[in-house]
Amino acid sequence: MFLSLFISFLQGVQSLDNGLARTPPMGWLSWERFGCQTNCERFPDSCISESLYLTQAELMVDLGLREAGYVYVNIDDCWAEKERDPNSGKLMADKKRFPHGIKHLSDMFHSMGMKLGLYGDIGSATCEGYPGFEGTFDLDADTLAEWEVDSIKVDACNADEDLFNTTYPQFGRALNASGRSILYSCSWPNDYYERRHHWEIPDYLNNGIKQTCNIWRNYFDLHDPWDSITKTIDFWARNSSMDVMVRAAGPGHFNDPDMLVIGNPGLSLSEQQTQFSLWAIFSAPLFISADLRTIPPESLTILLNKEIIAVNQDALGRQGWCAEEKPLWRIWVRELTPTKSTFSGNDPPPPGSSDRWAVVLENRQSIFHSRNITFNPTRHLPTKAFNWNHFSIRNLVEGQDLGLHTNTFSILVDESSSATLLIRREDLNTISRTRRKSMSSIKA
Ligand SMILES: *[C@@H]1O[C@H](CO)[C@@H](O)[C@H](O)[C@H]1NC(C)=O
Ligand SMILES: *[C@@H]1O[C@H](CO)[C@@H](O)[C@H](O)[C@H]1NC(C)=O
Ligand SMILES: *[C@@H]1O[C@H](CO)[C@@H](O)[C@H](O)[C@H]1NC(C)=O
Ligand SMILES: CC(=O)N[C@H]1CO[C@H](CO)[C@@H](O)[C@@H]1O
Repeated sequence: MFLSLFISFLQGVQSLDNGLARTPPMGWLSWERFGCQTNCERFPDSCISESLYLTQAELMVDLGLREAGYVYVNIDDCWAEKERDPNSGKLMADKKRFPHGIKHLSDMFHSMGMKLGLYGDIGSATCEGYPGFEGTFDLDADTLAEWEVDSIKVDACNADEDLFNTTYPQFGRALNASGRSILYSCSWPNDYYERRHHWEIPDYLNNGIKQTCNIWRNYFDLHDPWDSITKTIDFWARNSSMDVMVRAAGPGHFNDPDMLVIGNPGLSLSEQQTQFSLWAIFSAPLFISADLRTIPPESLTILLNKEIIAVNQDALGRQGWCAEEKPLWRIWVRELTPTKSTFSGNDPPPPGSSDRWAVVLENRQSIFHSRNITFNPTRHLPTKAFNWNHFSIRNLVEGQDLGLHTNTFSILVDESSSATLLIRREDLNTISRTRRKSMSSIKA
């Protein structure tokens, strides 16, 4: 018996095995746009209510977002009654705003081919003062399973940060014991970093967090202004270069830089594009937080870009990093599944060996027009074992092949903007004549 306990402990330490988030989850989340508006008399169209989530879910289908992979509809704080059920002790949805309860909503979403995400807190109360999970982990996990919830965001307000390394794994075990696979989104590192670690990344991302959570928030909430986004991007640039954060990410477990604010007032289109392209490099969850009733078509086009979604969803699940940082620009790279001809076998290819990479060239200046940025695979990619003298390039925003290149590639990038490229190593000896011909004609 001791032996089996010991073995299950070891397995628990090795990895979270709920089968979910093999690629970063995609969906919609109410928080940035709708917050904690509970006054449905004054704000019938934007209060946190059953009809808000149903309306947005239907639009996700109509606008093609579900087809593109955005399947989670995530309810955030303020959905619950302030008190638990006095008899059973269970959480209850607000009776006025969710008249049919959460199970009804999850049934509706499931029948639409979508999934329901809910929100809770590891402490005694949520950030907005609704009941937390503290002291009732097993009951609450079972309630989520009973309601057929697919994902749970567990916030970290009103809780003891020193106990996160105990409480978050405990709630994870309660989820597992519920028998339902529920995607586990944690705020464990987030508050730790802020209050305890002065922004230093401790290695418990790799020794505790990735074994416990499917996704975890590392940094502040994102807001509409570009300034809020650049702070998060700066954090990823400085903390992710081939180190702790990159190693922590992989199929089943991903760093979470927070929502996509694309489609809200306050960002230019190129800023929206840059957020989307970098979230693909970051292998980040893609949760849209905008009102789909009024989202501009140009923003929708960004969110529906299949080739950039494919970068985000690449099956290897390897997070990218900043390969070169200068005050005025940055170069980001992410390794992608190699082409079949260069790779065979079931094991993932060794890190750095792929012939396909996503590259984002980011102009950090917000003034002075465009900047000429030069990508050099021999310098910016990690392994020197491959000959990167020749490579082909595709512009993923324009959906356009940019031909075959030798040694380096330069492109003009507008202020506060970025270029999003797919590059592929080419071997001139094996490249077919026809292909070479068509490439040079594109280049010319
Ligand atoms: C619970 O954990 C075990 C061991 O990791 C795993 O095999 C099982 O699929 C998990 N069940 C759920 C419902 O997540
Ligand atoms: C949990 O974190 C606290 C505070 O940082 C630390 O004192 C304690 O040793 C940790 N416990 C485990 C099991 O890692
Ligand atoms: C960009 O820089 C490269 C390398 O210095 C140079 O070859 C190229 O002509 C420049 N392009 C433009 C449009 O300035
Ligand atoms: C270890 C490390 O590089 N930490 C950095 C993470 O990012 C923050 C915010 O940009 C920096 O202040 C830290 O130095």
